[in-house]
Amino acid sequence: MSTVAIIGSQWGDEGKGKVIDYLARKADVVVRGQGGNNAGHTLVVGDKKYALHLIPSGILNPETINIIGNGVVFDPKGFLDEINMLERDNISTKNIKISDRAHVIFPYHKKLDELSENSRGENKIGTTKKGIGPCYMDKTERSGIRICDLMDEEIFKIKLKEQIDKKNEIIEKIYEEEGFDFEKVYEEYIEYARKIKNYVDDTSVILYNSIKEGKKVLFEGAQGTLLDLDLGTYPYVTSSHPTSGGFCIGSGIGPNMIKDVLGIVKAYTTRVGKGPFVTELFDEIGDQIRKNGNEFGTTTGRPRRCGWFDSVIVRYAARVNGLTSISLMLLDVLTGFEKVKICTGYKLGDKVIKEFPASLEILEKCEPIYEELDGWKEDITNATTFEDLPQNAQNYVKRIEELVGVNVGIISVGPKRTQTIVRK
Ligand code: 2SA
Ligand code: MG
Repeated sequence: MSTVAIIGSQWGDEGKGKVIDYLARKADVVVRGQGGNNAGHTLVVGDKKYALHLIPSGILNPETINIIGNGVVFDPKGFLDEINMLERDNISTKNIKISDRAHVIFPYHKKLDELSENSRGENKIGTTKKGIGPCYMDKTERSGIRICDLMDEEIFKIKLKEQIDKKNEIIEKIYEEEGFDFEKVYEEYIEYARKIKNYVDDTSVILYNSIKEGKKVLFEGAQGTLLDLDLGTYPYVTSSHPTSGGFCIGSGIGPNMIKDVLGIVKAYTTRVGKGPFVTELFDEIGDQIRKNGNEFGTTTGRPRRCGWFDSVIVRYAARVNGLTSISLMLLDVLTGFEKVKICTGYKLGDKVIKEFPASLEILEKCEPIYEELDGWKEDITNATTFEDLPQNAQNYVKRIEELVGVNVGIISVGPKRTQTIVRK
């Protein structure tokens, strides 16, 4: 590893955490470049677990610099809760750096996220209600408040007042709900500003110098390619760019500074929230995958939608991210099926579609074209080499490589770190 980006290559929840955790321990710098505390990863040390949403995964290594880049939307309250949790266990937080260009999430963003979702009725996006979308809306509308503004009491006062007035107008007049009290929010955030001050820096400079010095840098992706604002299943997407290109803008570096792009891919497909999903299974096979893979949301516990592997979307992810290698996760979940299916293309009327379409109306009408492979019954959770896998499991992996056009370098056969096959 010199510089590597970890990219979710389906709809998130591909098992990025396992690969990130492994690489983060060896990294000199770990960077988040998009999203906010709508992400979630659990770090395990001995029998202790730390659920993090905003702080990068290199935090357990005291030498690692953990950067929250300019493309992140920053919730100070969520951040300080995580800091307190870590400091309670004497985990050093001194190497965290927050970009002075990152945008700040305010209580009105969360409120607007909720109100806007509720007003959509049947067409809810299924957001995490963390205020992510409304904060990015302010950013693109060019009225957002950034960390550098928060660091200057006078400037912050003026900008916040303007924003609270504007947002209260929407909340009170359109939604007929109670607005926010300027003084209260101001006092709360000035206190946060005081607490985060020492973490704030020009993170692009730190990152650039680290890469120039040959340091090992891990770009920690959150969510997944199909949740990308531009490239995902719009509008059922998040409001940032969880694709490799998102890291250039979101951390302030050039594209030639990311050497490897590692796509994290589940051996089947899942998604939470709404939106079309061509290979979704509504039968007992789908239930079985959900049960075997424990496919229930980590925060809400809601069942994830499950389906067969869709090579159309992973080939799409390979193209738009420039994947240089794939980690195939949760292969053990498919053990026990008589037959396993891979979707090789979509059927739309009498046409065959090989490239992932933009229009959700078209996607809704697509039928999966399946190729059926023989399954495997042998327990694969102790396999340590590719050759340890039963022939049919090997065939499944090789077929995925052929269809996607990218090598599978890592195969995960269980949650433990030892349950990982690294191919030569
Ligand atoms: P939002 O709140 O505006 O970003 O929601 C918009 C859509 O994006 C989906 N979304 C996610 N889907 C899967 N995983 C997510 N994050 C964590 C992760 C989840 C976790 O990275 O693994 O804690 O395990 C995530 N974040 C947003 C959301 O469901 C909406 O469809
Ligand atoms: Mg997750």
